[in-house]
Amino acid sequence: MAVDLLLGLQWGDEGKGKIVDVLTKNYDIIARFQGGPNAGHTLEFDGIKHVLHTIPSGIFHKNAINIVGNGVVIDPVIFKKELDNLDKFNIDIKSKLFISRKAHLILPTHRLLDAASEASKGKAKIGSTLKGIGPTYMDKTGRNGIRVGDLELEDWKEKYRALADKHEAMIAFYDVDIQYNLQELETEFFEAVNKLKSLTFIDSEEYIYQAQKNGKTILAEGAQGSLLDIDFGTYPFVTSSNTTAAGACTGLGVAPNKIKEVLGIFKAYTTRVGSGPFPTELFDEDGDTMGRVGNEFGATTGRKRRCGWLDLVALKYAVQVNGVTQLMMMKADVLSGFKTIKVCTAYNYRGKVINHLPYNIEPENVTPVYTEMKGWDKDLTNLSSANDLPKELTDYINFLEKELEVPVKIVSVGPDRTQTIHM
Ligand code: 2SA
Ligand code: MG
Repeated sequence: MAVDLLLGLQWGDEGKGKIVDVLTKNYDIIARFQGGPNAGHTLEFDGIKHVLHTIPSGIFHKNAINIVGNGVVIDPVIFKKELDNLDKFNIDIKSKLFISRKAHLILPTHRLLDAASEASKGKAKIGSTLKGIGPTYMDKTGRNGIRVGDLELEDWKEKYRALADKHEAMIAFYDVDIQYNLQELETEFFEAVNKLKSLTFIDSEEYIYQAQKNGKTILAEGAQGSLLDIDFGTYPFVTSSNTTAAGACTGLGVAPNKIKEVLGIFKAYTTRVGSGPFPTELFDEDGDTMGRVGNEFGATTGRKRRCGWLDLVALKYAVQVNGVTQLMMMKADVLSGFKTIKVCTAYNYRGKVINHLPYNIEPENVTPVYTEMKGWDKDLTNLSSANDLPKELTDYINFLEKELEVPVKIVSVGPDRTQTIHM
């Protein structure tokens, strides 16, 4: 059996959590392969809203096995809070949630280093979620990290101490004003590590290999979005992992020829949280309307998300890099009421019109070239069939399908599980 991938095609917050939740009934296993508690995957059903950070979005489904893969970085403290929030659902965590031994741990000092690094950058800061993501991946590639599997060894605390001491020296080197009480943070950390140790650790590459062989269906759930990819995103304003399709191979141990469908999620418009270039960003009433109607606030940090029109140049790039086979368009309902819908179909790049994403998309180099389409008034939030969509929205979708050369399979018209139209 094959593995399907689900990825965000923009700057994150496309609505991956909701789609995984909608699709989980088709899969035996849901696996996260990169990122960590910087992610905020929001699910809504039965009138309740849930935000997950590290735990895969299949956790609320009765039969799905959930895996946190080797490519993920885990903060035991945040993980424990997530688990505590699940207590009331009576989920058998031990038999439904497995953690890769090769996943790296976020230490309290990684979080402090993240804060120190950002403070030292001043205006040029990345706009990190301050969850310690960058420093943890730095220790991973620098071959200094502590992994989940280390917690089963006797000497892991010595390794911890040496690394934390080194981090403290590094924090001092930044010479910024960061107040902290490491002892308190460590008490919380070690307590949370004990909770983590009560879970089931696995060798996820072996588990997934065997599961595939035995005919199980697997969905790999991406976090953040393609334009935040460490290699292909808007560097340095990116996250520290590969958010694109290749990340699923390295973050789970899945061979590329085992991947079948690549489900690409995008919003009917664009948002970005944190710093960095965003060619179609709006600073007017239209942008405010998108933010207000779409409730565009970070699910992890509560930060206001920047809003703008759909950027087809960037979207095409993401479709290309990921090999997307099916598209899912989210938040179509938010565009109801706009007289005109704009889509960026090319860039004016230093005086020349281009159709691809150039090395530098800073505003001084790039201005978007828009195609305008007629908007619609109809409230979409109660619709359940593709036949009921207003003609203007169908035209919009057809236009995108033609440009991207990939079919749109799902249109989401609201945050709830049920507000999902299969095309
Ligand atoms: P980091 O924390 O080092 O990975 O931040 C680096 C950049 O990546 C962005 N980033 C995100 N962008 C959108 N959504 C994310 N998850 C949360 C959410 C974010 C939140 O679901 O809303 O609550 O603010 C996410 N995680 C990282 C980040 O903004 C930096 O630009
Ligand atoms: Mg999010």
